[in-house]
Amino acid sequence: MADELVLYTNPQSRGRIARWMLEEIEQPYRTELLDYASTMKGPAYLAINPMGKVPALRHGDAVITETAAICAYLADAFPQAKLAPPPGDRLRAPYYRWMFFAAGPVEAAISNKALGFAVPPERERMIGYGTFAKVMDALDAAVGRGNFLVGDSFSAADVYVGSAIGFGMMFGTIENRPAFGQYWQRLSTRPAFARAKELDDAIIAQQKAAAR
Ligand SMILES: N[C@@H](CCC(=O)N[C@@H](CS)C(=O)NCC(=O)O)C(=O)O
Repeated sequence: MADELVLYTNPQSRGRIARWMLEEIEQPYRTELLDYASTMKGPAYLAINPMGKVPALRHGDAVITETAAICAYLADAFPQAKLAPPPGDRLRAPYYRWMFFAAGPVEAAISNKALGFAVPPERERMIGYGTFAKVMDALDAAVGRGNFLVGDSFSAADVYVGSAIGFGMMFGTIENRPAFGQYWQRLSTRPAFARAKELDDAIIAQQKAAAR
């Protein structure tokens, strides 16, 4: 099938974000489950993502990795879902801004903090995210500005940035600030989020039952 959508994922991974995005666009897709210890590092999957990481998405013969890129790609490939401002629209500014902010500074700041690394003050200038505190404050202001990050409507930026916030709060890697909690409450009640969660949670339950 030339235009088949295939999600390569593990239910306990960032693939949950890509699945949420797929559920938002309401297009049929197939799921290929990968195991961390085996298939994710096997030659068949390394040919798709040489990083041996999930998620990856195949759309016909096009392959895309990096969760933020997958969300942005799907929003553009299926414009009828209205999950991105059209190219050239001024709303592309906040759309790109917060998507890239989350994939770069937020991701790096959260990972480094989780590993116990704090940027020495004299090196803040050369570190793209400056400090963890500055990143959290910028994110707080961004999500506290309105209901959504881009204009007045939900977009792929909310799927990606919201996931960083929601999963970050769940794993304790970011603070549970009021603005974060309110924003996540708005997003996590979306039917597409609930469908994606149900699908991934059911796979986890099946895997646990099979391992018993
Ligand atoms: N930059 C990638 C990160 C993907 C990533 O690190 N995925 C993890 C799971 S959340 C993974 O596949 N880890 C397996 C491994 O590295 O062996 C993205 O945004 O999609």
